[in-house]
Amino acid sequence: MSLLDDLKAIEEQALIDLENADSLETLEQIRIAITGKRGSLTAAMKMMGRLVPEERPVVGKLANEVRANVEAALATRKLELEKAKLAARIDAEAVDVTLPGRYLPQGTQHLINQIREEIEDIFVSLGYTVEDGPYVETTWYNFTALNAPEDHPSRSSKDTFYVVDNAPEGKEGHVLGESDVLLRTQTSGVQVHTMEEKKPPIYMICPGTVFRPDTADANHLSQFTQVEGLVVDEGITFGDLKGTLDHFCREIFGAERATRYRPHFFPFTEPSCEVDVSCGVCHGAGCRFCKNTGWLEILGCGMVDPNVFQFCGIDPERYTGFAFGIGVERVAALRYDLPDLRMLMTGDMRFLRQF
Ligand code: 2NM
Repeated sequence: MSLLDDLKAIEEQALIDLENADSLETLEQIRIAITGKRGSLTAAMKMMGRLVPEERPVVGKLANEVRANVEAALATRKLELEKAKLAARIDAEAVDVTLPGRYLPQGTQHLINQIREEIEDIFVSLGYTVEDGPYVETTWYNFTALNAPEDHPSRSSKDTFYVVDNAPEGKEGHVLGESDVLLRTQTSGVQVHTMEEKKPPIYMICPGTVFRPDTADANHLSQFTQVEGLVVDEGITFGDLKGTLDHFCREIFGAERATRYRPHFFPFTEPSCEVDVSCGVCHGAGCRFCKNTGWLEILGCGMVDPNVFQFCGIDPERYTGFAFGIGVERVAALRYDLPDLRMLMTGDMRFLRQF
């Protein structure tokens, strides 16, 4: 009756092994070793074929009991190990909701865009529209329609970035000055587009980035921000220009500041002026901040030259107007006494967060 003993021994060993199994992987190995194709219990049951017929019912009954017990034990142990595994995972992946949150660095609106929006608000309050246009322009929109003569120095590649060379065949590829396509050096091209597309009255500003091949230093950037303005209507006079820009200066720098209009020259306006605002440090007495002049230059302006109206399809006999250009970086530098315009381009949050 050694097969009966074998079966009992197999069961006994199986129950011990299952009890000791400490992972689902080990459990699976044990299952294969007992009930797999070459498992000990499988082998023992194959031996039953060799028994004499009268022994078979007894051994068969025991074999079935052993198999049922082993399978039940396997299932129980499997459930226990699965539970333990899940518990371990929940433990490992637990979130401690009492920990402090992660720090997300917060940005601020850039100083230049703050001032740009402030300028927009001032003119929108006066009924102006805010217009947008392309950074890449043709010489017509950037120079010709603005009454800049063909030999004006601002057209040279020393003062303008030409981005596409469309020189005549055989001369392409190097003579930048012969290109007709450029990065705008001022936003006035937007005003030319607007005058071509809309009938007066026009009350508009065009803020945006402009480009000039200047080497960056404390007072120059090769890319900066301008807000230009244009009014075209019947009966517009220099008095309208002055009233408008005086209002603008008081809004931006404070009601106590005085203005001064100095004659100047621009190709697109006649007469033209540069506008100064009284120094906010010494109030006109003269100090280091205003280089002892009592005044700070803040914008250029003038009455639109009739030639510009002609180029843009507006009747200069019927309409007059004024225009102006404001450098946003310069407004920022004057208002906050910035020592170096390049600080505006660094993205250094220690600097930018102050505003
Ligand atoms: C300035 C100064 C003076 C100006 C002129 C025009 C236009 F389109 F009417 F001809 N747009 N902008 C202008 C006039 C710009 O910037 C310093």
